[in-house]
Amino acid sequence: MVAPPVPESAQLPEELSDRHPEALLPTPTPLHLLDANGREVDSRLSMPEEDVLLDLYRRMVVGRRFDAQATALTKQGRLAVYPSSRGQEACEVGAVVALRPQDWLFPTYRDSVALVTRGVDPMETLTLLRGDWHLGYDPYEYRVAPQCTPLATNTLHAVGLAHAATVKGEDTVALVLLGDGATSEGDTHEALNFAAVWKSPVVFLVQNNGYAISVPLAKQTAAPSLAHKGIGYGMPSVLVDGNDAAAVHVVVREAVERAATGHGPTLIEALTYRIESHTNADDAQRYRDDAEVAAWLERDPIDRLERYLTARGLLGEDARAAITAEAEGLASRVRAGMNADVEVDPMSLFQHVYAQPTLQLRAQQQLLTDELLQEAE
Ligand SMILES: Cc1ncc(C[n+]2csc(CCOP(=O)(O)OP(=O)(O)O)c2C)c(N)n1
Ligand SMILES: [Mg+2]
Repeated sequence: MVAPPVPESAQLPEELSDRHPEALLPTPTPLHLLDANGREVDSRLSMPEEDVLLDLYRRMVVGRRFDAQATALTKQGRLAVYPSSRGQEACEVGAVVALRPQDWLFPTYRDSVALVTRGVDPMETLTLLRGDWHLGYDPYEYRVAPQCTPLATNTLHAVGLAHAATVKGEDTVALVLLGDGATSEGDTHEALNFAAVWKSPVVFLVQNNGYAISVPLAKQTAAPSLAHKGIGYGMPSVLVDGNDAAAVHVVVREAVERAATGHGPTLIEALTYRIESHTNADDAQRYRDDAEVAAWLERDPIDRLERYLTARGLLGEDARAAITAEAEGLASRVRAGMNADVEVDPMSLFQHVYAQPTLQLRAQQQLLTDELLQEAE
């Protein structure tokens, strides 16, 4: 029997026929460079240069101190809310250090340490979470988009910016940070799909910290791993140990290079853990065991790199003391800044919302003006 001809619509176009599914799949186990004790392991990744490793370590220590200070400020009523990234420093720092000055970062509410690593002023970083102002920094100055609270919306923003850069002929890569829970959003699906179709210069970094508030990963997805989702979009994927700053840094650096050289997006899943509760408004003890947290504390990203650097003789007492002093200096500047009362102009509510304010907004603005005048009389 002669096989019926394959309908033309079912034939793979020429440019798709060289896509090898195996090349798109992540490794079965996470890529890493250091084990939990800070010992170098065999890896297909190359160890970053000494100065890069020291920079990663310093920024993680400073970032953790910033994070602890912000958490303390919520307890003192100086900060409305703070989602801690304690335990996730290897992702926050490793990824951002891989960006070039012209690249853009699209962070979430969890990624304040990524902002500080990118150079955003720590006080400006906390303005939003203090509840004073929609955004405390100029996104164009730092090339950092506003921290997004609606899950996964930043994935679309990143693809939009990256695609626009390609159209304009600009050499710009967009790095978007998202959580395990955000991968279930429709926006993520659309962003991954069009990033791959358009070969947009985007790096998707999923920080899989085990939970979406109280929902564990097993209730979030039936996929073998979140990185496996990439193949469905025709996008190469990487699974990496998210508590190994050196490994995260190298895989993001490779993905940035791929994107910048016209090879399109990469999906990276970094396996990590959120040590603190979801935010100061959450009590994680209601849905997870202390033993689980203790097991992840054993895999601490800062301890791991510190042990490696110390064993190689790259980190002595003096260097450690200097880094601690830098971190304490930053914490005390943040304390002083946040403990100062700010006068917020109520009318500022209406600024920067619409280029052309709506009729309703104008009416509300007038109402507030009248009320404030009456109060002043
Ligand atoms: C579109 C949308 N739906 C629901 C929420 C409420 N919400 C806030 S954080 C969160 C969990 C997100 O988990 P994950 O993506 O894993 O990020 P993580 O908080 O662990 O960093 C949810 C459901 C939201 N902010 N936006
Ligand atoms: Mg999560």
